[in-house]
Amino acid sequence: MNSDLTPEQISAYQENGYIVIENFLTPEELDFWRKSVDEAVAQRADRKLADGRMREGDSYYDKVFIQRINLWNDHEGMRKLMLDPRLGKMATQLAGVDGIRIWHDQALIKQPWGNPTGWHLDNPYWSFSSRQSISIWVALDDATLENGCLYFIPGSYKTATWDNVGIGKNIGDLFKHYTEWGKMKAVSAPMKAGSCSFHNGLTAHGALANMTPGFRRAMTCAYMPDGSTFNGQQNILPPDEFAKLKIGDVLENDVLNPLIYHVSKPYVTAEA
Ligand SMILES: O=C(O)CCC(=O)C(=O)O
Ligand SMILES: [Fe+2]
Repeated sequence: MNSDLTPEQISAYQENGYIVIENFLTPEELDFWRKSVDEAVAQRADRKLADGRMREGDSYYDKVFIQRINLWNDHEGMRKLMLDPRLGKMATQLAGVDGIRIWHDQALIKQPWGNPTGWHLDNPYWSFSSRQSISIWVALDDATLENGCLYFIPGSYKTATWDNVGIGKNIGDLFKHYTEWGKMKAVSAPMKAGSCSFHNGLTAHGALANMTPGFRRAMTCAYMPDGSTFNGQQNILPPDEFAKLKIGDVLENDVLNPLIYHVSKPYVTAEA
């Protein structure tokens, strides 16, 4: 795993709000990621979350991608991959924070002829609001201009707010709200299988339709800076945890949101 970041990569991330890292996984690692994701997704059947709170149907959004959340909760291989402190260290360094917890992982598999991913921001969906939130997106297949690679609006995170515009059928609805971004050029991020990108939770991003008969598999994980506080939204929090939280409480449940890296405790991995 190519997990060493240069100062230039960190400053490019901080300037643009995203970065692509080529050849992130070795071919052997890529095999293990693919096998684990395929197995974990198959074992979920139509359940998006392990507890069955969200199920896949046949809606427009269900055809944007096969979305399976928190595979680290119920698959041993995924647990090993997602709790890897090397990923946590990269996210911590890029975000410029002291430590990182897992918010949630997600397999995002654009099926053959899958719908586009409308332009959106991630952090407005989550139960904490942070200018330093960050996600990794690992390409498990070559992500191309034809099958739905990501696109980003560089620097957009600097002027983003937490208004949630949502992801609807109109790919460009976000730009009705952020009219200045609508005049900017989006940058595509095609990636070879085994490469990855990181993006800030407030960076505008989207993807085109999959215009091929093959799958565009990606494995992603969203990270929450350690010390982030509850903003009142449930998102993926289980109902019992949601009921206990008050706005402003620090989100530090090590079972739900393990700390995978902290500068003062390098390589401490929380075991649930
Ligand atoms: O894979 C996609 O099409 C979208 C990915 C995305 O929105 C994310 O990783 O936050
Ligand atoms: Fe996203």
